[in-house]
Parts: sequence; structure tokens; C-alpha cells
Amino acid sequence: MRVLLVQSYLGRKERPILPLGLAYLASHLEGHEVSVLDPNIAENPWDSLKKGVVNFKPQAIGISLRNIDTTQYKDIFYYYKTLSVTVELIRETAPHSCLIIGGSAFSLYSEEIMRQNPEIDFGIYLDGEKALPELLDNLSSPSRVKGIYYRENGKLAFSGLRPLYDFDRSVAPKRDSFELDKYDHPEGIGIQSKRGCSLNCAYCTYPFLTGHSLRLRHPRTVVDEIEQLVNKSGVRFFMFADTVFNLPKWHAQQICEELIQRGIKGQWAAYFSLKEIDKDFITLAHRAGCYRFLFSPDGYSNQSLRLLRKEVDKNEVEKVYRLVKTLKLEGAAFDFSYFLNAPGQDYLSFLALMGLLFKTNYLLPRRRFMTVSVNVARIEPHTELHKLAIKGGTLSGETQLLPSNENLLRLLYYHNPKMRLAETIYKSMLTLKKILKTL
Ligand code: B12
Repeated sequence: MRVLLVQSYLGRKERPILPLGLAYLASHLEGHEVSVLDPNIAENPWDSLKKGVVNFKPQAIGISLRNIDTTQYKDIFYYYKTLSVTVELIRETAPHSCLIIGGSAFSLYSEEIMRQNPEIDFGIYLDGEKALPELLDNLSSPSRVKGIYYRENGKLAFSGLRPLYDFDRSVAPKRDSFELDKYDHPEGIGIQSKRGCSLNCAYCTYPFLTGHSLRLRHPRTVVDEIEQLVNKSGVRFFMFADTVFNLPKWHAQQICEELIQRGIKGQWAAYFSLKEIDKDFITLAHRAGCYRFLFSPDGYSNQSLRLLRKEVDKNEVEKVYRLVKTLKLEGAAFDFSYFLNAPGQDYLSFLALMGLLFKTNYLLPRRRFMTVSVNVARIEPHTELHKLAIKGGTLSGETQLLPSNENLLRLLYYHNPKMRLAETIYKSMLTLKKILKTL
């Protein structure tokens, strides 16, 4: 069968991210003629989509819906609004093709998306490596394939959960189906060393999307993939697309050691848990090519850290911060991100956080090797934060987390009811900063 795999268009120009989900699917579609298309790298995204469909004449089209919105309070943007336009365009250009959707953002809102887009024939929930080829073999009897949304007598049906994909035995993703050089920037190309997340952070969707238990790939296989990318394809930067890279620590350590032993020169970034961080580990990761360490302590008081279920206390957060401050690792950058108004935050911890931000971002002698960034948490479905927001009375239980229009997105961020003034202070600081910049 001719299968076209399309990354959903974001709706504006951004630094593109190589569609890793589609690269994995492409490597699991043996026996099919596969073509991939990422409108986000095209000069004219809609034109490229139309031409891609017309020229390839696909019998099946798979859309990967990776993102719904930015989840950034300072830059709210609704990517999801392009989906209906994409579906319409595909239906006009290839009316008889079979239209299938999947992707992390799809899985978060699968039922709503299937109901809002009746032109989509099938939805694949969570991992797609096995489900997609099985579905393509059973298009007229989808109920036989687990993990599928399909339509039956005008109604939406779900074929039932399927076991998580055996990721530790997966073949490598086919990244070379894409134009690698178009993604040549520090975060552009992702590598997955594992799926799953053993943490339980209150705001986070990762355990829902990838499961609580870890599916680890063998460190040597991970490094084989990196070696191929760096030494054969000439990729300079990559990023671990793991939920966190350093848990379990032994796995991350072995990957780093293998990278060092093989002399692989690529530079990489990753998200790190504050658990299990010490000087030796950071130094090892840096020697292995890590130049950007991203930490998400999120809360800046014991009460917040507890409510956010971070499994570390403030002392541990500060210990890592102090450790990093004293390290002198060439070219390495460390980012600590926090929520401005996390549950459990009070004015004292808010002021302490502002102090930390000012000190780190403006006063440190070697500026910018360490940064503190702040955000407001977007309330995602299937999370504890969603329940906390309803319990705290700042969100109604009826509120749709996949809103009908972009203006409603602003209401879907977590606002600690006790911290309204703090938000106003922070917004005023940002405005002041903007004014000062223009002077
Ligand atoms: C790593 C990561 C990043 C890295 C990416 C590095 C890289 N080069 O790959 C960075 C930090 C750059 C990043 C950026 C962003 N990210 Co991000 N990211 C992730 C993370 C942790 C993993 C994504 C990944 O690569 N997974 C591995 C691949 C193999 O899995 P997959 O894409 O899900 O694909 C599988 C299935 O979904 C399915 N599938 C996928 N497509 C299709 C299509 C069909 C037809 C079928 C059948 C199946 C199918 O099969 C695939 C194989 O099993 C996810 C959370 C998560 N755990 O999934 C968030 C996540 C995808 N990101 C998210 C967001 C919001 C963003 C940003 C918008 C944040 C921002 N404002 O900067 C940007 C957007 C960037 C962009 N241009 O697209 C959200 C999206 C949900 C939402 N609310 O919109 C997620 C889900 C996190 C969350 N908040 O819940 N991200």
C-alpha cells in the first residue's frame, strides 16, 4: 500500500523538530511504499502538503498530531487549529484515501479529536509501531486490532487497550527519510534511550503517554544510533527525547561511557531529574558531549514540591543548584525551570524564587551559563494538577481542556488562588523589562 506520513503543521514558523514518531513508524512499515512529509520545513506549508498528496497518490495517509498548543504562558498559541484545515485539504485532494491519526497530542485528547473530526477514519492510541501496520492489514475489520478508534454505524468505537510496545527491542527510527540538514539546530533531532517515566509529577502527562514502567534500550544500541547520526550523517547536535535522561542512573552512565569510549563528538541536551545528580555524573555527561542540562524543580518550597509530587525536597534542589554553580565545565549550560504560582506556593517562597531568578540571570559572574526560567503550568488531562485545579475552585470540572478557540487557552493554566498578586507583580516586571529594552 502507498502510505503517506504527515507531521501536522504548527501554523506558524518555528524551529523544526524532526518528527521522531513518524521516523519510528516508517521503520515499521515493511512491505508498504512509504513517503514522509513535514510541512513545517516547507517555504509554503499548505502548498507542500497539497503537492505531496497529489504527487504520491497515497492509499492511506497518517497524520501525526504532536502538539496541541505551546503550553507557554508567555506565548500562548493554538497549533490544534490547523488540524481541521489539514483534514479538509486531504479530503479534497485524496477523497478515497484512508485517513489515520496518531501522536502524543492525539492520544491526550483522542475521543474529543475523533468526534470533532468525523472525516478521520481511524485513530491510533499511544505507541504506533505495531498498531499501524496491523491496522493497514485489517482496514475492513479494525475491531480486530487493539488500540484503534474507528467508526461503526455512525458511532465512535474503541477496540481496547493494547500492551505497550516492546521498545527495548525496537529497530532504529528511519530518520534518513527526512532532510536531516533542515533540523540542524540544538534541539532539532531527538534520540530515545527509553520509553516510560517512573516519576509521578502532578502536572505531567508522560506516565500517561508512555507508561510508568521503563522500557530501556540497550546502551550500546542507543550509541550505535547516535554514532550513525553523528559520524555517518554529519549531525552535530541532538537531544535525548526521554522524559528524563538520568533515571535509572546506571543506564545513563553506560550511555555516556560508551559515547566517550567510541569518541563520538556530537553535542547534546537532555532533561535531568534532580534525583541522583552529583558532581561525577554531571562531569561524565559533559565529557560525553552534554552541553545543556535542563532541570525542572518546578516548586521552590517544600510544600510546593510535595504537592507537585517531585520526590525531592528544597534542600536537594538547592544542593544541585550550588553544585552546578561551582562547576567550571567548558560550554555547559544549566537551566532550572520553575512554576511562578505552583500549588503550595506562598508569598515568601515567591519572593525567594524572584530573588533566585534575579541573582542567577543577572548577577552571576559568568552570565548565562546558568539560567532560571519561570512558566505557569498548562493544565493537561489525565494529571493530578487537573484535579487540584478543580478542587481549588480555579477551574470548573466542566471546562474542556481542548478548547473550542484559542482565546480560551489562557484559562487553562494553573493559577494558585493565593498567588494572584504575585502574577500581577511578575507581569509588571516583564512589562518593565520590555520598556527598558526599548530605551
Ligand atoms: C522530547 C520532547 C520535546 C523535545 C524534542 C526534541 C526532539 N528533537 O525530538 C523539545 C524540548 C524540543 C520539545 C519541544 C516542544 N514540545 Co515536547 N515533548 C517531548 C516528549 C517528552 C517526547 C516526544 C518524542 O519525541 N517522543 C518519542 C516519539 C517516538 O513518540 P511520539 O512522537 O509520541 O510517537 C509515537 C506515538 O505517538 C505514535 N504516533 C505518532 N505520530 C503518529 C501518527 C500516526 C498516523 C500514528 C498511527 C501513530 C503516531 O507512534 C509513535 C511511535 O510509537 C513529549 C512527551 C512524551 N512523553 O511524549 C513532549 C510533548 C510532545 N511536547 C509538548 C510540547 C507542548 C512541546 C512544545 C510546544 C513546547 C514549547 N513551547 O516549546 C515544543 C514543540 C516543538 C515542535 N516544533 O514541535 C507536548 C505536546 C502536548 C501539548 N499540550 O501540546 C508533549 C506531549 C509534552 C506535554 N506537555 O504533555 N519537546
